[in-house]
Order: sequence, then C-alpha cells, then structure tokens
Amino acid sequence: MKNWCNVCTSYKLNMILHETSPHTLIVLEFVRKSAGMAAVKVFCPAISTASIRVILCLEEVGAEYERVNIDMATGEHKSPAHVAKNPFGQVPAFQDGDLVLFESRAIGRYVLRKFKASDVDLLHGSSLEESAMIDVWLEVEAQQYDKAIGPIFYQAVIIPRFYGGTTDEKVVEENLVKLAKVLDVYEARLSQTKYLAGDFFSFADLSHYPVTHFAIKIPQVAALFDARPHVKAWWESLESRPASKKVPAGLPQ
Ligand code: GS8
Repeated sequence: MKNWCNVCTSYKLNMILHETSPHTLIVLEFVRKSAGMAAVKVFCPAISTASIRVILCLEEVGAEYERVNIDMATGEHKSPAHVAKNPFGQVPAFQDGDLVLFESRAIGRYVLRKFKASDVDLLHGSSLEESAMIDVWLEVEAQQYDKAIGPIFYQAVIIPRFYGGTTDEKVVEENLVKLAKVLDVYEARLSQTKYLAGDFFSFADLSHYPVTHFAIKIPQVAALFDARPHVKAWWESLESRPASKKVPAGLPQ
C-alpha cells in the first residue's frame, strides 16, 4: 500500500502514474487513450493573442494538452487541413476527440467547463449571479476593450514589425482616446472589486491578458495603465499568476 495516494482512483493506475520509465509512460498513454482521455490539441503558433487565451485556460486548469504548431509565415493557417478546423482560416483551432472548435473565447469556455475543479472554476457556473457578471465583463473585453487596444497593437507593432508597413498614427491616436475611456470604467469598477466580475479571478480577467501582455510595452498604453492605480494593481495581479509566466515574453524577432 505504500504507493497509494489521495488523487489516484485505483491501485493499478496509481502504480502506473508513479512510474516514470519510458515503458510505463507508453502504458500510461495507452490507459489515457483507452479511457477516452487523449490530450486535447490546440492548433496555433507559439505567439498569437487569441491562441494564448486558450493556452492560458489550459494552464490555469492544469489540463494536459498538445500545441500543434501552425506556421503562419508560410500561410499554413489558410491550408485546407487547417481551414477544415477553423473555416475562417485563423488561429487557434482546437480538437478534443471528435469535437473541433474555433473562436478562442468559446474554446476557453469549453476548456474551463470540461476541466473545472472545486478549487479551479473560472466561470463560476454554480452561481447564477457570479457567472452573469463574468459574462458581462467578457462581453466588455470583446466589444469595448479589444476593439480599442487591438487596433493600437496592430498599428503600432504588427504592421511595422511583420508587414514592413507604416503605422497609421491617426488610428493609434483615436483608439488611445477610446481605450482611455474604457479604462476609466475599469478604474471605477476595480476600485469596488478586486477583479472585474467580483472579488475573484475569472475568465473575464484572463481574457484580457494576451493582447495586454504585448500592448502594454507600447509607452502610450503603459501610461494609460500607470495613470489608473486600480487598473495597474489589477494588471500586476494578472501578470503574477503562474499561468501567465508561460506566455512568451516578447514577439518573435
Ligand atoms: C480571432 C482569431 C484571430 O484573429 C478568436 O479566435 O478569438 N475571434 C477570433 N486570429 C488571428 C491571429 S491573432 O490571434 C489570425 O489568425 N490572423 C490571420 C488571419 O486572419 O488571416
């Protein structure tokens, strides 16, 4: 009985889980597959903001997953094989057995529902009120925040860096004004609650992480955060999460 542990459900499985030789890892893979537990797959490059949303969800819940690289530089995201998974020819795509999904926020919700645990439930499905507040701030992220910070990031970073183009400063300026107004709402909200949906970290907070992680390196964006102490403290708490540390620090050269 010395190999028995609290998390394993059978003695045999326990034996397998606690052995690490290549042979037993193959056995473990066989056990996982025959029990319908094959790792889920995310089809994406290492760096793409929408894809990082999905990866963060998987990291937060501690799920096993495989990232299948999609080389956007060679247009692999437009290949028939990828378009069969994401009909818009975008990343990410996701697969769990026969289920194929696209749209990072929908994939994130699926991952968080599938792998939720009593101590890790970023959707608070057992509370009607809390899950409704998470939905509110997820909508705000997609409809207000992303629509302001996204064009700033695209113009100030992606266009010059990856397309050799020139930043449209007018678009940047207009969206900095929009972002400032959105962050004023966040500042008021975060002066009342530690996180957006309440005093608990949720998918609503997580969903802001990917684009902000890169865009906050733009000085005008950083200045908007610095000028709002509650927003800044919220951002620092998101940055300090162990899952966030898995996100590549910078864009590829
Ligand atoms: C957006 C996906 C997207 O724009 C989602 O999954 O959340 N609403 C979708 N993906 C970009 C990469 S940035 O993460 C993409 O695939 N761009 C290439 C293209 O549109 O051709």
